[in-house]
Amino acid sequence: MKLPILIHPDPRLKKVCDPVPDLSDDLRTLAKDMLETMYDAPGIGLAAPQVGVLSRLIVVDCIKDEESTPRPLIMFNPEILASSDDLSVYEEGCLSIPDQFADVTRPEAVKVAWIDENGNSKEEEFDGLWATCVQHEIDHLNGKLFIDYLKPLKRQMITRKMVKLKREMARA
Ligand code: K1U
Ligand code: ZN
Repeated sequence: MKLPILIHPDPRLKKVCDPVPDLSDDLRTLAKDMLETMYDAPGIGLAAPQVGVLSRLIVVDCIKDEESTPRPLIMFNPEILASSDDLSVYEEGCLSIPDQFADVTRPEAVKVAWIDENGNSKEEEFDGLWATCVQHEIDHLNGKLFIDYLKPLKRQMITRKMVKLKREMARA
């Protein structure tokens, strides 16, 4: 089932999300619905608060090439264990901030631990777009958006555009 994605500004996108204490069928269904919503958008990641659920759950799949095999990852309680000193810049977007893009600098590689949909503990080092995306999604779980890395004036400009967009969407 496709889920509606919250648009910034929304107080739920500013909250620190709660750890998931135990997996349940409801949470597994939520993760599958988030993947469906992400692929449909289309996007390469999605965090639970973006669909109004304040739990530490993200989904990612950075395989953009349609000929390659998809690699959907469901991550409960994802945690960054280590970050590289090397940095990389990527022009980020966000499904909660449609049609707005800006350069964000982040560590080029990160080691991440998480619990998968079967309850298994996982650990993997990500680099490139995967590292950027996982960091962007974990930021969502801490109430942080990519525009929080921008200068205040640029952030305000984007926020004003989103307020206007939400007003127009409510009228339509
Ligand atoms: O969290 C989100 O809002 C999803 C976001 C993730 C992301 C994008 C870019 C850098 C870091 C994290 C998106 O997926 S925006 C859409 C997007 O980037 C994309 C869409 C289709 C093909 C390729 C990329
Ligand atoms: Zn986002």
